[in-house]
Amino acid sequence: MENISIQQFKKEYVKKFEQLYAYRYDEGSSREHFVALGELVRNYYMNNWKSTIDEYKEKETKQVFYFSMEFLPGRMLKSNLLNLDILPVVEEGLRELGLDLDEVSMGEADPALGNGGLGRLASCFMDSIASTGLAGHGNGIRYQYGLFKQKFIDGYQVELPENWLRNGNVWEVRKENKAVIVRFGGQVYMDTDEEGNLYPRYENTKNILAVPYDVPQIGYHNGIVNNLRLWSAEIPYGEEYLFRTEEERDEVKQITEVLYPDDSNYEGRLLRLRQEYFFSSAGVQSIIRYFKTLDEDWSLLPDKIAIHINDTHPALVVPELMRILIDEEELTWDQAWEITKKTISYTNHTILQEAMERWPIDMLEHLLPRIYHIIAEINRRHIEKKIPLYGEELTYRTTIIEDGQVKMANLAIIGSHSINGVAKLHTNILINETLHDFYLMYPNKFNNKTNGITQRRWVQLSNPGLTSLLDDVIGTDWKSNPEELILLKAHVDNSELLNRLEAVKLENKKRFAKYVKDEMGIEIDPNAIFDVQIKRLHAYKRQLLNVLHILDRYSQIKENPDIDIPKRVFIFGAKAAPSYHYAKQIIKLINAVADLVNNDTDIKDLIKIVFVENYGVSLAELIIPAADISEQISLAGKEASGTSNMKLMANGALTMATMDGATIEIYDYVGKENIYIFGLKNNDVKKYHQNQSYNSRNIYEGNASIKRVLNMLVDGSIPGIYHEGQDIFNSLVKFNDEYFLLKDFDSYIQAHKQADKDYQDREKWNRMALLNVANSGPFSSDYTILRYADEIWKIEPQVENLISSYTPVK
Ligand code: GPV
Repeated sequence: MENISIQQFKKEYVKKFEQLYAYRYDEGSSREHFVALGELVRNYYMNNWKSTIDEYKEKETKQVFYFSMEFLPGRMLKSNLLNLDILPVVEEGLRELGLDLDEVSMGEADPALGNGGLGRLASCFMDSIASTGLAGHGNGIRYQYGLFKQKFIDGYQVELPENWLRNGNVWEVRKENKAVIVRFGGQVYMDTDEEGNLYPRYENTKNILAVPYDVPQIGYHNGIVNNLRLWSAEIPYGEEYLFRTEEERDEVKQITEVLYPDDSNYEGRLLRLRQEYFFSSAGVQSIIRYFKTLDEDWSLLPDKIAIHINDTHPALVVPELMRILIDEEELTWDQAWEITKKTISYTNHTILQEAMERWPIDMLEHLLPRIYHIIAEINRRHIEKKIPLYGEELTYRTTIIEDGQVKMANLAIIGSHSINGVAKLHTNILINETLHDFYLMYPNKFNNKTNGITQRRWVQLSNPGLTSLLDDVIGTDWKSNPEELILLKAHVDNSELLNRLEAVKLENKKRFAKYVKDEMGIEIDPNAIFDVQIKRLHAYKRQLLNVLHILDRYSQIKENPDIDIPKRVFIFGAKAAPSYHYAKQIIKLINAVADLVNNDTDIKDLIKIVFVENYGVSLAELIIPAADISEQISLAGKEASGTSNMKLMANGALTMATMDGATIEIYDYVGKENIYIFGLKNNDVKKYHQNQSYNSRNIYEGNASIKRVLNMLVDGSIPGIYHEGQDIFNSLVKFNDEYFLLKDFDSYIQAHKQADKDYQDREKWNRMALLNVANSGPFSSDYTILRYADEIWKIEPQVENLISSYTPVK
């Protein structure tokens, strides 16, 4: 947009506010100010939004559509201002009007339309696609209710509805004229028309209207505004009479009512399947409608469109695209199949078996009879074609339909031209183990795309102190080319700079400490080590190992009150899926240990535990800049990538980690002196599994500190956790400790001892922190997305590329 002066902004702002509310702007609440500012900011990007979309069409630019069940954008106000290059003007203008941008920003709801890493990755990608000048859009669901709001009552997690749309959404545009019909249920018969062609005749289907709400995705200083299209389910106009009962009407509303709160976990519910088909079908239909306006031959579809599916949740795009091409556009099966495979690509985000989607045939056939026919035919042809090449055994291990179930990963792999993992180790495990059979068939489909994060939100916006330090020391080019952060390395011995880095961290810690005091009434010392584990609660992520360390430390202090160790604040943020009993027990345990430790005067504040309620993007923005230690302690081989590891590193936290996910790549960049590595490696874990030689009870019996800590779970040392303590104890001792916590315990404790020691040498610590910031550039999602664009989607930046050069990860 053209430059706007502070004077002009103030005038426009006051006018906008008073037109909206009919009272003086200085009487407004922060929510009202947010709405007024949002309405004004819309004017600043609407032209670019239209011209971006128009230009793609005019030039027939190839565009990618990123299909994701989840998006976690966080509050968009400041991000939009930053990317529009008007953040300073607005900040100053508001200040002169007696308003504070941060307070105004709090008036915006944080749209929790996702669970965790997968949804947040999708939003970093949307920002990076626009910011690197790529033609690409998101496609998802406009959930009426986002991920539940978490409360702790008596230390237990309680879930409350998250009605984020209560006050509307200034960024979205409802586009009724772009609505499409999505068909469910009924029966389908194959008939022949006059020319003798087969066509499907439907009876008794339920037709649902999918209405898109578009949200702008603004590129960083480049004039590009892409689209995030979120679909909402409604009764079609004029068909209200077909939905006569309350129940039938509810069924429609329910489709986009609420996000399933499962992270890396499969829930085989009919409503979830409805959601998946709903947004997959609506998205494909709107893409096809666009493609038809180009008036090109169908064979050119893959030259104009790429469809990417974020895990298997949108895998029904495969049969849906086939259905449209065959049934509606009358292509032959072979033509349609070639086009489908060339258009679609797929990212796998986990090897956990419990997360693999497998829909019962009955359910699919009943809900989507034609789609099921098509899947069955894809499967039949796959078998027919592969048996002569690979033999029966291998081929039958790759079928889509097995044991009365439809395996969505197999459908996604067979129906696409690319499948990628999200970190090197993860991709290697897919290739060599989990998906090895497919790798033998399709070696060229497999590739790695290590995840990334956007420094715009995770450094520039959330850590202004670090940002101005960087600007002063290495200039501002890192903002458009994060690899330039490596220039910081030249200053590693500048002690004045190291002190400044420490001062920035301290300020951020004070900011978080104030939040903790205000919201939780807990006093924490900003000079303590802030030791942070923020991620969904999962057994494999091993928050419990963190707790065992705390209990061990607690016992040591009790035993030796004069112990010379720095103070620690253990910070947790984690939601558990409501039906994940064990994860909820761990939440209760952490809260009980927090009560015990925080109120024990014997330990003289050497330990404090802060378990924040309702962890999400907004809290992450507050916590990450304040972190000294980043806990990345999953059992090796289980965390596909992780992305909080990258955000924390970029903000100067030191990583305490197992060799898992993308943390291995962090280790490769920062070097072993600047990271704390402990525990089993993936190969060690594999050996234990192969030999079935792990015995956790032996460790328990043979290791005095482990025994002491585990006994605390069951001997009443921790008030209020009778059942939880017993169940957790049993999981570790009686049921052989599935995630090898006891095996990794000693090396974890050792690594923490080393961290204590290093922290006391402030210069050393600060140097390590600085080297972490300096090496975080390669983890920019801008680079990740350029690799997707180049190697998978085959699309190119549309504007003079902000990133002059990028080098693939070593
Ligand atoms: I599958 N992930 C997630 O957040 N939700 C899911 O349903 C599935 C995966 C996560 C992985 O667990 C992380 O390791 C990864 O960093 C993230 O997806 C993004 O790839």
